[in-house]
Amino acid sequence: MLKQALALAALLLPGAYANAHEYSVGDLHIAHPWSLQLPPNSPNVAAYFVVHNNGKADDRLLSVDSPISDDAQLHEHTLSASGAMKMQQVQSVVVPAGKNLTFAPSAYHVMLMQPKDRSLLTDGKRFPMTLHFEKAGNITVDVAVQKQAPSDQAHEHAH
Ligand SMILES: [Cu+2]
Repeated sequence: MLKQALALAALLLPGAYANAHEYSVGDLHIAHPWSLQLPPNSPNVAAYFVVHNNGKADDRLLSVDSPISDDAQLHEHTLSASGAMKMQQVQSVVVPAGKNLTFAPSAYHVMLMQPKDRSLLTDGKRFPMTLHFEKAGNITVDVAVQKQAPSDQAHEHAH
């Protein structure tokens, strides 16, 4: 609860966290939640972040939600039999003990279906998103909308 209150306080101080914003809940550390500016003809928006598990046990991201969408899904990219990349919904994602779970383009991502307020999905804006972890509990983060991927994630195409 205290950590959630602190995270909320961080949301109220936008200037202090202008570039890198990060959050902690239980053993988990969440770095720089971000989203690409939504093209006008795109029906859905994807959100990305990195979760580091400082604990000795695996945790699990169970679900996400956001006031900007009634349907926020966890997605993964997979290679189809024909060799094309496709994405599909997954029920949950493990956060391995001592390791990073990376949500990035061409990898795991949060898909926010049919966003209600598209004006929030432009460069420089932010919107809240709540992550629900099996062990660490819930944390609300601020997703920074930007025109380009952060430079440290532009090459993370591990799949
Ligand atoms: Cu997707």
